[in-house]
Amino acid sequence: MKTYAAVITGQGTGAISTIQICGNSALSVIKKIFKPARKLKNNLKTGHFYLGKIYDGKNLIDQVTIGYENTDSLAINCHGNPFIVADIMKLLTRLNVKPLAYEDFLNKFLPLQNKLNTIELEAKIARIKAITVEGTKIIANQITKGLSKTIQYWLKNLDSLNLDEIKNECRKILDRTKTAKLIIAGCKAVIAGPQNAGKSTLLNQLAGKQKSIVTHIEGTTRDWVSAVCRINPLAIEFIDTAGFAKSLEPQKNELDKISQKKSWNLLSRAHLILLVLDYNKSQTQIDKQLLDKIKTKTILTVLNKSDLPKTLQKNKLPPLLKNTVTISAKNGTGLEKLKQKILQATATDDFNLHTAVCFTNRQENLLRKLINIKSKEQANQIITDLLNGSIPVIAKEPKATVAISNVTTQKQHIFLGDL
Ligand SMILES: Nc1nc2c(ncn2[C@@H]2O[C@H](COP(=O)(O)OP(=O)(O)O)[C@@H](O)[C@H]2O)c(=O)[nH]1
Ligand SMILES: [Mg+2]
Repeated sequence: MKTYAAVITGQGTGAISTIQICGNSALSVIKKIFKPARKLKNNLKTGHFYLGKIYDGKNLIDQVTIGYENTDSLAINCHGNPFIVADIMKLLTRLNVKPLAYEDFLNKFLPLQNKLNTIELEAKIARIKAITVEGTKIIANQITKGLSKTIQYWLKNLDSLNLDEIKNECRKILDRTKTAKLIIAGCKAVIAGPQNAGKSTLLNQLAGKQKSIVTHIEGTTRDWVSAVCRINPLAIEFIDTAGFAKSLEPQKNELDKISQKKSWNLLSRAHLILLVLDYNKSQTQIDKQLLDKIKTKTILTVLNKSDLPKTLQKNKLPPLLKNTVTISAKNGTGLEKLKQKILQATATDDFNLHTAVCFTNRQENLLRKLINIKSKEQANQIITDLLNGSIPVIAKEPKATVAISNVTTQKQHIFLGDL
């Protein structure tokens, strides 16, 4: 068997990164590049950690610990600087170790070593990509409980279960999955509304600092500015847009047109729209074209400038905009209520992290298929596939370079930041 290596910790700068090496020559490769801190009396022993240094010839790369699992499987725990990780990966590649993306590495080795079922394997891959702690908990809960438990129950009791019961449960799981996805992968909230309503002021308040330019001149925000804020259990990206005034579209300059187009694109990708209106103005500020674009989205109407006289008539708002919250972005009042309303609108306020949900497209697709089955044989096939089917290959780019190319991108960022 060839020898492979992969970075199995999250990408980017961290305290510690782990590079796992599996294959026939794993031990001999480590012996070539690792010098233990103390001279060893015996050979390396399985189940032990060794402190030492990794060298490329005479050049020291890093102080590390080596986890010696068995002759075919070792882990290098190095410092989490992406350059160090890249240097070790390059060194291993030169020693004929094939670098793999994390997903492919797990796909190749974990089933052999630990007899994991597919959902467990998917959980290992997905958990490092979750962007919130709650997201990682949701995924972890699907391994022995949640989704796995439900599926195993179906499989065991298929004879006595009614197909409609399974189908109903599938619908519930798929429905909850929409919410779980927001917690696992993040939520985008576009701040839309007429110019001068206070969108940029609101973003700055949420971000806790000046991100967007605020002026009384209409159309100040040309492009979009965003900030990721933590509203537990969500990490929510608020996107301040250039406004969506009809009047801007036909006659203004090219830059305005481009920024309007970008704003429309952002709208279509949003999970939530915060429609900011000026409470101090009449209903005429509401743009019908914008309402038409967002009518299928979850909308929270933010009535801003509550510190001024309230001119807008709340009870005359169109039904689409009935879910309102009143704030003064300038004074920072009403923001806690706004956060609460955001969690309610996204159904994440009382989400049970233990409940069965899907966390991969493969699982979602199979559950959708399950809803349309006609016989128990078909059900049996899909349920078995859910537990033991193979994971589709995720990355299309040349996988050998994934670990290294990500580091290169970061390098560029660092250089740009320095300038
Ligand atoms: N009185 C009052 N003025 C506000 C409030 N929020 C924003 N403004 C003012 O309204 C103007 C437009 O705000 P801005 O955030 O740039 O609006 P945008 O065009 O929607 O991004 C600025 O002069 C802000 O200071 C508020 O809550 N109360
Ligand atoms: Mg603005």
